[in-house]
Amino acid sequence: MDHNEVPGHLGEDKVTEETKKLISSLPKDKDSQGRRLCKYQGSWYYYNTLQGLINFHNNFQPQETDIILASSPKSGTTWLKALTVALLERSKHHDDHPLLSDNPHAIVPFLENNLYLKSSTPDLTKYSSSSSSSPRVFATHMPLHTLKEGLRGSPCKIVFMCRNAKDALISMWYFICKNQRVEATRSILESLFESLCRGVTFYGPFWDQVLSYWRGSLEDPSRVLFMKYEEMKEEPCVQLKRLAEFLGCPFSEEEEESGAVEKILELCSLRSLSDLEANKSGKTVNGVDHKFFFRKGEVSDWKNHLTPEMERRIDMIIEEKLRGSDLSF
Ligand code: PAP
Repeated sequence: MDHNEVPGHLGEDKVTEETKKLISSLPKDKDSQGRRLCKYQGSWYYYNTLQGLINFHNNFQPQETDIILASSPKSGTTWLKALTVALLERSKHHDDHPLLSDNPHAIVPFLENNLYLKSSTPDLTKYSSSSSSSPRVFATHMPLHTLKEGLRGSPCKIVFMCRNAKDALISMWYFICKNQRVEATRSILESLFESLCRGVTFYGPFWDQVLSYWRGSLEDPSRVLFMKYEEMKEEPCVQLKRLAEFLGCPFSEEEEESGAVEKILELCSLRSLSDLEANKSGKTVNGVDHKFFFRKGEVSDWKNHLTPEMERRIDMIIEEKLRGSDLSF
């Protein structure tokens, strides 16, 4: 990707005539940088991503054992992908471990932003591990109701990771600026903040996306696991064991005694992952440098960047939107 090119999923060049017709009937708006978004099933999408989503809806053939990793953007997607791969592949020898040779986004591809963006009928065979006991793992940022439409009633397990909106905002600000090779200025942050408050962000409104998974996890906890980045940071062992149990691959007593939980956490730590050659170099299929997915990985970095007024405003909006749900950040 040269500096002026946009990542593939943000473009408009993949849209079919039929989708163009659909888009013409949808609500439209612009993101903080003036790029076009349209609202489909309650969420905002760039046009190419909407095409990927429609391809997914039309053509995905779920398997009962599939695992879907869902997340809000910049909420720990890369981490969740790495942890899940490490859990499922934990019997593998260190030297041929997939995480050592590939970026987590290459191992666990996004459905709408990667597989179904490149093709309306992608070949998914390579995502079925050679040992038939390993399930396929895919990722998405779609809200739950939109994801479920493509799963056609299949009982796949869905893990959702979210994060405090203010930290995800700061993470997005740095990510966008690195990607565009521009300085991270206050004015870019302020435009992103306005879009967040208006609910007009890619996959947003933030609160609707999060609430879709929150409610789904309450309705069917055996199918939808709701995780928070902050809890993962606070009590990583407890949360990793929770994830393993949910996925049906709990740690045995012997594994726990031999330090298997800590080993996975170490392998998937921001420091170890970002030190690997596979993550220091190379790009995703959409042309994003792997290294841009790793930054500070801290809770409350927003305190270094948002004014008290910004903090009050976004907190009030989110509190109001989540009222009555029993969910808080
Ligand atoms: P995506 O939604 O575009 O896939 P995602 O991985 O969710 O991105 O977000 C990147 C954030 O996760 C970065 O946060 P920061 O900007 O606040 O630092 C990144 O540092 C953090 N991150 C990536 N890998 C890890 C990890 N292994 N452990 C903890 N945090 C991580």
